[in-house]
Amino acid sequence: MERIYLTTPLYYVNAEPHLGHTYTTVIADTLKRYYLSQGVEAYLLTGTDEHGDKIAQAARENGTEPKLYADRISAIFRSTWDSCGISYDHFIRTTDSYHVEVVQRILTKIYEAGDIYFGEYGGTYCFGCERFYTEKELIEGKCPDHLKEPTYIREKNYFFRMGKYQQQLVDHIRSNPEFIRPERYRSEVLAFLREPLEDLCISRPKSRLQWGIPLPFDSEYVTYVWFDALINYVSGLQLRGEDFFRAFWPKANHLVAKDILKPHGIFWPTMLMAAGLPLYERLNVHGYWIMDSGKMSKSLGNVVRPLEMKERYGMDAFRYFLLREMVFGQDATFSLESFVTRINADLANNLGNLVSRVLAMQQRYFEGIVQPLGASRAEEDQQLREAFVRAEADLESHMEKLHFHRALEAIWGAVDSTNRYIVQTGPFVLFKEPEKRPRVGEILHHLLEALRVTACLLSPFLPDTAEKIKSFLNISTSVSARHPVWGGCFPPGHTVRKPIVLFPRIETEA
Ligand code: ME8
Repeated sequence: MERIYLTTPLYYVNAEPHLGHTYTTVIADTLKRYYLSQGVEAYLLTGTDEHGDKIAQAARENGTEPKLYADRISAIFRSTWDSCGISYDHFIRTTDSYHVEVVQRILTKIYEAGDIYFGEYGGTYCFGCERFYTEKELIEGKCPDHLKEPTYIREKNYFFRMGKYQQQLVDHIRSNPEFIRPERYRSEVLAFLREPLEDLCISRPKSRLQWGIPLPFDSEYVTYVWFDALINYVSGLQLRGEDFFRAFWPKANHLVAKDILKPHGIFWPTMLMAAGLPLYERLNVHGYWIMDSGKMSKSLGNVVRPLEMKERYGMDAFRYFLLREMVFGQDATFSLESFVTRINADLANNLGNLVSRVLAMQQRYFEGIVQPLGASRAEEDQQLREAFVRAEADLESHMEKLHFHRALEAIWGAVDSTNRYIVQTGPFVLFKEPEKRPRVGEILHHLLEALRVTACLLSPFLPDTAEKIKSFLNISTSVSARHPVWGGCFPPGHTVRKPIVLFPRIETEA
């Protein structure tokens, strides 16, 4: 049995879910549904990152304790993904006791092996990023992310001998071209590794920060938040037992945005090497969603919230836009205007109209009863069938490369072919001649079949829409698209339902 293990980042509980978090979570969900439809056993992990300075500070600002604060925001993430229909298998929190145990076990192992040492370090530290910055990394003396001057601090801490694994990591990346993808991020990591890799400070003294996992070998310190959080990918699987871990871990596919390339592409694999664990299979890195009105921020009031999008436009419309508009690996722009244009053109007009048109004809001409196919081998029928076979093959190769936008284009190519088929065959003209009615019945049978396969192909991307189309067709939702047997799905006398509008046109105030 083939397997895949998909992960999203563990989101910080200092902000509520927005467009960016939703994108990564939606692609993870789409991949999981896609792999399941291919007969692959898929496991999806998501959750929240709850320790560290950032969270302690956010809790203080909210006048509460870090754990209570984390409980509240973590629950918001979880219920948001539930409402959005995300098919995660487990939701992990870095404050879960089994996770804490695994982190401490790995720390002990690495410490005992001599790859963690005690030392003193002075440097410029950004509290927002929770890390030290070298002079070279600062832009005009400021942290490039927070645009604030870092604070100089000097303290004794524990360090992980990350530098020791530099060559081993470079060799692994070189001999596994798909380890970090797309290529631009792989090159970025390799470029970074051309300079000597410094050791990583993995502790914070309790005098400065208490909100973290205590180091098992020194109670005066807590674990650096990244060293804790990355381990979730292992603890979230080990929870299901060692066999489960061994079966899924080699197929681990992390999904992250470019902001956290370095911890995932450098810290994490070297940590795994030191812990004596095999490396993940792939790190899949996407770009950033940019708002056309500037950086998404509370103060600008341009934060896109998944539940608001779902309520106003439906989750599938939102999913469609996210998957169709971003080229995996590159940045994309979000604007309500482009959202409305996309949804109206592709979903309301193209797909929506096709579905209602076909079902309306079936009602009007045959009271919903599907007519026999007969032995006709009309050229147009053949072409329609081939359009779907091609779409399915293209979709598979695009999904292999995480080209979600191309996969959707492939499906819409088949939808276009179906619309063309209606124009070519002209059932509404033929129906006027009674002796041509059996052919009209046949044409509609092909069209219903086209809708059935469209629904099957769409289901990982737009699961609710796929179900609706299948329910209009009055067929089981478990019907799969693989190797579609054209015409085998509607037995004699099968009746399809009347359509209801799939995607209402979004009207905007002029
Ligand atoms: O970094 N565009 O958590 P985080 C696209 N806790 N994706 C975006 C985005 C945007 N504008 N904004 C956020 C952390 N994301 C750590 C991770 S993992 C062990 C620890 C998504 O809450 C994207 O997936 O800041 C990005 O990598 C992630 O949210 C960062 O989430």
